[in-house]
Amino acid sequence: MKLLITGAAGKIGRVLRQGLRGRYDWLRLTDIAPLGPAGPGEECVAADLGDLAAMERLCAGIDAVVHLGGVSEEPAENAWAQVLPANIVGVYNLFEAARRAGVRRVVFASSNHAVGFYERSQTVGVDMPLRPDGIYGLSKCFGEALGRLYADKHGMSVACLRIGSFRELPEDRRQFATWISPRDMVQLVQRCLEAPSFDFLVAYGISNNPTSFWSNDAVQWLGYRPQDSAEDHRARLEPGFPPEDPVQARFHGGSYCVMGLGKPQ
Ligand code: 15L
Repeated sequence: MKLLITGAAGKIGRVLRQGLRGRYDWLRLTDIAPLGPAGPGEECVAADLGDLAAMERLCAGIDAVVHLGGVSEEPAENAWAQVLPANIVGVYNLFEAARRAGVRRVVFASSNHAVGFYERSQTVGVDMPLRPDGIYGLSKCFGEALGRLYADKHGMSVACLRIGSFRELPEDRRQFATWISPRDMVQLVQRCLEAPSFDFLVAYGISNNPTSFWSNDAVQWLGYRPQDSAEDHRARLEPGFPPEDPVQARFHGGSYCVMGLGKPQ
């Protein structure tokens, strides 16, 4: 398998680059940020998601894409202006370039913020209506719908991963529910790349956290079996974390749900 990873210089990209090294025939890595020198079996190409022709060149000869590129959090200012080129135009360019190049499978880094406005009293599965908690979450809803279109219309296998909090370790109280460890992230992407042919799936990118507010029950067939649990770190870490703001603690998306309130965008 020849694999393209966009956003490969980012936090998740760097971990996948290392975790998938040697597993597939070829890794083509792309980002606008520096990627360092290519290792054996790797190729590093600087490219902008806004450039469809460049995306098409990147997708040439590729079997599967892991699309991590774009804005990866809710921008504090001018959210729409930042998100539009990277996460709306950029994700379109990626899928369209992949289609033109005959890529069979795309794994799209969506986000839990596509469903961030659910209340934490509710467990949300992979097939419940979207409830974005900001402009960034909205762009992930667009990416998921775009993936569905390319699966239905063009026969691509598309996996959308609603990634929780990708960190070495949980960094606040909310993350005891939302955390995904680096090794679980690698396993999840691997399962999506190696699963027998499927049309479209949504899965939550979370470790085996007992207090999670998301459920992957409907995608057990994927074979993702997280090895880590935020709970194993609670006793040591929780006493050092400040209590959550009660409004933020009501919703899945936490602080994202209150960002941009009262401020014209
Ligand atoms: C995300 O989508 C962001 O990429 C990440 O930085 C975290 O903020 C995460 O969500 C989260 O919800 O903790």
